[in-house]
Amino acid sequence: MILDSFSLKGKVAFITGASYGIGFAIAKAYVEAGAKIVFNDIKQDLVDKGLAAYEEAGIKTHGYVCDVTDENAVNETVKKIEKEVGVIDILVNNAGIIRRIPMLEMSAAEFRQVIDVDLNGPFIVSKAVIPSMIKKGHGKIINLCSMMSELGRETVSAYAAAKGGLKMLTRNICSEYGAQNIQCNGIGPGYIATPQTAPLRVDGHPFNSFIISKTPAGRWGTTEDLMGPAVFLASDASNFVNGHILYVDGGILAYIGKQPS
Ligand code: NAP
Ligand code: GCO
Repeated sequence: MILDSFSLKGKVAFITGASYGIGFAIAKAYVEAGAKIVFNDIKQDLVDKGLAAYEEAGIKTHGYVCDVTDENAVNETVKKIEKEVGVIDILVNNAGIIRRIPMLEMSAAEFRQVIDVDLNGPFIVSKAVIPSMIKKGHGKIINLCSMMSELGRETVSAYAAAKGGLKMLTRNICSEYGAQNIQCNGIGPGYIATPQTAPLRVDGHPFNSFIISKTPAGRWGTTEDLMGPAVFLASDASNFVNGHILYVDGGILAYIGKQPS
């Protein structure tokens, strides 16, 4: 049955930075598809908040304190996960930050911080989980890319550089480990209503109407819009899809924008 190929039954999925937002929605989808969920956050109180939120949603998860930019902490955490939960079958590099600052006003330290979390983080975590995936004979890595993997805009130079790099890291992991049956793909969400974009969605914010005019769907995306695509890329249904960035953007990348009336 073709629908069986979308099942994640018996799989261990590690979703970074999934205490809330997109990662939380992906975790819910994966549980419904049969997976066991592991997530991390940078402080114990945030992990505890995440565990409580999952429990409220009726989901048992395993939470770990780990900063994705800290290679030693990541390696230790992956070892702990493998011992306490199981070998990671699916890695979702979801953790990410954005700093909206005009480039000429952005310090090199602020630029580096975004690159560190959004690009070095996925490199560090992928490097930590790939060896066991190779031993196990399969693995799925899904990187949270962005419209900014393809387009620029004012004030997001660091974020666009990181997400553009993440698109190419995705293609490189595909190239380097596809022969070991590892599929590494990206999800490129459009503009999604989460805490990360809350500042852009306040009532009357010009960006709010701008995004709606640039999106054929005429609306902001929701985290639910990403659940099906995330299950597809984590499942056997996508075993011959590799190095692909699946844009879930309501059509933004295909559209020049609403013509002036
Ligand atoms: P969000 O609401 O800001 O959540 C980001 C998550 O990442 C939080 O749980 C955060 O934990 C965690 N995190 C940040 N830095 C971390 C670190 N160093 N180590 C571990 N965890 C860390 O973001 P979102 O909107 O859900 O977006 C999730 C991903 O999708 C990001 O990569 C983002 O760039 C990408 N994306 C978002 C959109 C959108 O429109 N929302 C569109 C395209 C792509 P804390 O609680 O500690 O901050
Ligand atoms: C911004 C937004 C975007 C979204 C997303 C779009 O300030 O432009 O935060 O970058 O987060 O990445 O795909």
